[in-house]
Amino acid sequence: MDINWFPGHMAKTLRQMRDKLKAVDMVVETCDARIPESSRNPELDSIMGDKPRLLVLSKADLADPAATTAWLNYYNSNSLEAVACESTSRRSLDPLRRRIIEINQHKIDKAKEKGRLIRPIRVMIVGIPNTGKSTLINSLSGRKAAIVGDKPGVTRNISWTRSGTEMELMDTPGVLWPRLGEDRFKINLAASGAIKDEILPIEEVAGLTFLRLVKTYPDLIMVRYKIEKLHDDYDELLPLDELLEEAARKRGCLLSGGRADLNRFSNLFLDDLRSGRIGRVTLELPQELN
Ligand SMILES: Nc1nc2c(ncn2[C@@H]2O[C@H](COP(=O)(O)OP(=O)(O)OP(=O)(O)O)[C@@H](O)[C@H]2O)c(=O)[nH]1
Ligand SMILES: [Mg+2]
Repeated sequence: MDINWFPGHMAKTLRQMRDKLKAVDMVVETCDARIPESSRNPELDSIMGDKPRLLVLSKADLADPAATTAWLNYYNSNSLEAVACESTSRRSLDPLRRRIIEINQHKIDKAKEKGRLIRPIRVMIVGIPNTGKSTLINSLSGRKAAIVGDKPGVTRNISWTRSGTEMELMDTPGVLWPRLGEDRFKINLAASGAIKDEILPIEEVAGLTFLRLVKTYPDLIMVRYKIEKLHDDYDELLPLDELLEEAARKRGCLLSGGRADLNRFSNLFLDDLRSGRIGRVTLELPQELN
């Protein structure tokens, strides 16, 4: 699965971020709470240097709450402050807003002490595509300032949005890195919608993700796809295809002659997953990192 997904505009964005870093007080990085580690760009570490930083696990409303707690504990105990939120909900962002202010309070106090004008805190929002950067900015500012969309690569240029008198938020285009790491990370990125569906074979992405859910959330899969019995050993002793075919047939994905349409089912399943119709699921856990 050797893919090289690094379009020119992403390299340009990384250069621009590097240039603009001097002008900001802190960096907020967004990742997807359902695949926190797969959705973190390792290139950002070297760019951000020692700027104060917060990690936002967005789409927490779609993730398994117990897994989100485990991820927050993992990051917070590894010296990376992390918060989880539902970026579409303004109220859910209150803890994040408070932390941004607390982290920069010393600068505000210093300006007050010297009788200087208190300027808004400048925050650069970074992260891979489709992790809710623009949504976060809209909710924090209470305006539909940034265009959002349920596909990767929506934001194309850097822009600033004011959030009250307290903050200025820099939206940035989502950036990936040249080689996207291990295959399981690539599958997670494709399953969550962070990379375009055309990049990887959709049936492989759907099949492996379906298998993961069968193993980790069997009840949710049984209910959603009306499967009466699941076994423990798909793809070890039992072929996964038979299960996928059963699920496809139950969802009416049929070809002429009554054969299951696995391509159509793959699209339907990934759509279900991304929109939360299967239930709240997380596709990787901190204890699986090596
Ligand atoms: N359920 C849920 N959906 C979210 C959340 N945050 C973002 N979304 C949805 O995720 C999709 C992507 O959001 P964007 O804000 O456009 O993501 P982005 O990171 O700006 O993406 P790029 O501009 O492509 O880099 C949109 O359909 C949003 O409505 C969240 O916390 N919960
Ligand atoms: Mg955006």
